[in-house]
Amino acid sequence: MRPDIENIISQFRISGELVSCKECRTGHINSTFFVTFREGGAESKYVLQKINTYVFKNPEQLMSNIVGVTGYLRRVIAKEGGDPERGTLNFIACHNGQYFCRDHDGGCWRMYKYIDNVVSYQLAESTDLFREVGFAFGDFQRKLAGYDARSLYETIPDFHNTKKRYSDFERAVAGCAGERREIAAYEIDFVRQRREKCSVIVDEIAAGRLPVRVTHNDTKLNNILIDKDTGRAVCIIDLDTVMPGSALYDFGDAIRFGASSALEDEADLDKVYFRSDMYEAFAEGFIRGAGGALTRHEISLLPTGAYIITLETGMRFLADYLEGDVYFRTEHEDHNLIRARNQLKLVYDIETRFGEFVRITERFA
Ligand code: ADP
Ligand code: GN1
Ligand code: MG
Repeated sequence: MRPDIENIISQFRISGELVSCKECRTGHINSTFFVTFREGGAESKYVLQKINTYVFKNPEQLMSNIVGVTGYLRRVIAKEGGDPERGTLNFIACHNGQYFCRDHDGGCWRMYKYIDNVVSYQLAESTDLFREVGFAFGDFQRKLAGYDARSLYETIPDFHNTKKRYSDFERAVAGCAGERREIAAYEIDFVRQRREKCSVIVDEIAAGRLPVRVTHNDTKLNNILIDKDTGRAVCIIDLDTVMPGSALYDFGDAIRFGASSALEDEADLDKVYFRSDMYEAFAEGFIRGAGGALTRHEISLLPTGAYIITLETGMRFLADYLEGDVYFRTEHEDHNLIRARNQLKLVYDIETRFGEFVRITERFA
């Protein structure tokens, strides 16, 4: 346990005695700990997170977004007869009324209730599971349709502006003088050949042909908690990037991760391809979950969303590799390069089978 962890935890409005604090290492961005308290024989669990302030420059704005959105979701869930304690994250205030505190080094911490009897997956185990996940992410947008997107801060400006991501990528290539640039020469070229594709969604939004909605923007399968007993989606987590965005982003990011045949850091590219059955299950769930909110044009562009966000993520991993692994948490020297190759293999796969994904999507239009 970190020596100052008790001091950090003591700043939150929680009663009882601290029993344990265990680190969870699945996310690429924040540092997450599971914390247990005991009071009068009963245990209560919380999630303690150190906000990555390299990635999220303004924790005040970040937490203002999250507290606003979860408060709204709690009211919607209660109105629809659900359980707001499990259906969204419940944040704990500090003694000073704020929803995050600082440690001695200026690090930012927040805390929320742990949700029991759930599991989060790194790989979609069945089409039923992934259809359920699709429904939950579609439903998330439906529930937030009445939330004023203009009241949300952009916690990471231009997060899914793929055109801008391409410029960042070129800057990373230009700034990389070392051997990583030679090692990644094939992948750099692969991305460069797809430069024009990067503007498709951005241009559609700018032209007013795609609506801006409140979106999650980081819809990886491991950002949703699934009930261990029923297999039903319980709660969407990792709300740091909830911002105005496009439904195509949420669809695309979920597909690039969950419809892949392999983990995001699988190095054997023969094992990496898109599973049509998983794509179909997610598309069905997502479109139904959105409850008729998606426009015809959005639905027809869903396969493009999957394509662009996969390309964007490959580009981001590659840029981070070239910049010396400053953004994503890595476990070894080539981790970001392996992740980039994995995503670019998926890009190639979706290009060669694009018509198949269009046909599947149209079935649910
Ligand atoms: P990161 O931004 O680093 O991805 P997350 O907020 O996604 O961090 O949390 C990391 C992991 O912690 C999740 O994938 C999930 O397994 C677990 N987790 C987070 N919140 C809860 C919760 N309220 N209840 C149970 N497990 C949780
Ligand atoms: C990060 O926080 P996490 O691990 O859910 C990243 C996503 C990437 C993803 C790739 C804020 O997600 O955008 O798609 O890694 N989150 C942020 O695995 O950059
Ligand atoms: Mg996460």
